[in-house]
Amino acid sequence: MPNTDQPAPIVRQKSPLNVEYPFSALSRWLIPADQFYVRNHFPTPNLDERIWRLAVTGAVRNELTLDLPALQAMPGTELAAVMECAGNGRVFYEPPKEGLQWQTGAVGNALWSGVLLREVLARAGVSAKAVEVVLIGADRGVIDAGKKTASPGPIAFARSLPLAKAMSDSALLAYAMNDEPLGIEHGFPLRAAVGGWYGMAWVKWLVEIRVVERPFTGYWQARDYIRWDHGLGEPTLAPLTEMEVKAQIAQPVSGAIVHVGQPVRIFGAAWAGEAGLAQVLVSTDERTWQEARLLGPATPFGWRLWDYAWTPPAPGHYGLRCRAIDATGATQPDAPQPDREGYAANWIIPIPVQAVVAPDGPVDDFVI
Ligand SMILES: Nc1nc2c(c(=O)[nH]1)N[C@H]1C(S)=C(S)[C@@H](COP(=O)(O)O)O[C@H]1N2
Ligand SMILES: [Mo]
Repeated sequence: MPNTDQPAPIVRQKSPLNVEYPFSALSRWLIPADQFYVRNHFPTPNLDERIWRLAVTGAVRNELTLDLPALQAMPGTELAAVMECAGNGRVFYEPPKEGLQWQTGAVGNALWSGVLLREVLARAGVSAKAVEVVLIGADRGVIDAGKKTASPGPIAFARSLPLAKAMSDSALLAYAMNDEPLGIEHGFPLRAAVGGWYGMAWVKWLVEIRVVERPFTGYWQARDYIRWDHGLGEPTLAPLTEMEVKAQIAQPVSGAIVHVGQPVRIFGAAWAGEAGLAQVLVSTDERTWQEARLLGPATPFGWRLWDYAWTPPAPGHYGLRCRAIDATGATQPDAPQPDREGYAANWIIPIPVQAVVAPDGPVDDFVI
């Protein structure tokens, strides 16, 4: 029987369609495609696979035009990977930041199948002078001055990958999601899947792959999805790339009532960028941290589910916190980091719950 208690997807914008996954519904490692968040900048292009083609152009020996059967005839590969929108968690900024006010559901884990980008690039023969690979979608539109910067007329959604990432084992041209053909909203017939990177790099509705000899500075690369980089002394603007290390609590939800002396399952997911997740810590008292149990499949680019059993010791208000640590030791921060331009919000957000003395009678759903 379908569970009618499931929280509904949250429509953040109807046109273009932007929908958030209700993160409190998290129960499984893979998020089904019809529940997976949707992030669109322009109206969804409805591509006909019979006439759709992928062009490989630019600094290559042979420009190519490939149809879907040609791509599907190439050696296939699978990548389990979490994709997080760089705007996930934007609602937690104070003061508020411009843009869609995503809570915790602009993230999901799925199994992506397709062809390694480097296999397609190898067929075209990449020039020795190439530095980046630009991924161009079929969707187009005008960004008006209400946004940070207006566009010079209609533009496509396009982002580049440095050549090294484009040639890696974690850059896929995906035609399937969770073993089903890609749905229209998730980029049918072909999208990029870029393990460890924020969602803006996962270009949907791919129609062109252009190999370039200079860094790409298109709108979505140089005007939006950027952050300040302090690594070079004087701050420079840099395109967003890898996801920041992050853990989120799905259960219990904010405002939940829990019972003194009865164990509560704190449950969530955690992920990181290229380095991969190493550890999740949980705090229920704002001072001490305990190690959570990591669950489910451990893959280089998929997220990890985790849980921690907590028994509220006394009545009162508690703030539940989780902290992820990646394999390099990078740790989820306590407070916002400056200069993120409204992106990559990964600081710890406490979940307030109240513990009360248990009444007699049936225990609540979230108590184990
Ligand atoms: N062509 C195209 N690709 C795109 C986008 C877009 O608007 N157009 N949005 C990007 C962003 S910002 C994110 S977070 C992911 C979201 O993918 P999803 O809608 O399948 O969840 O797609 C990326 N690829
Ligand atoms: Mo995004």
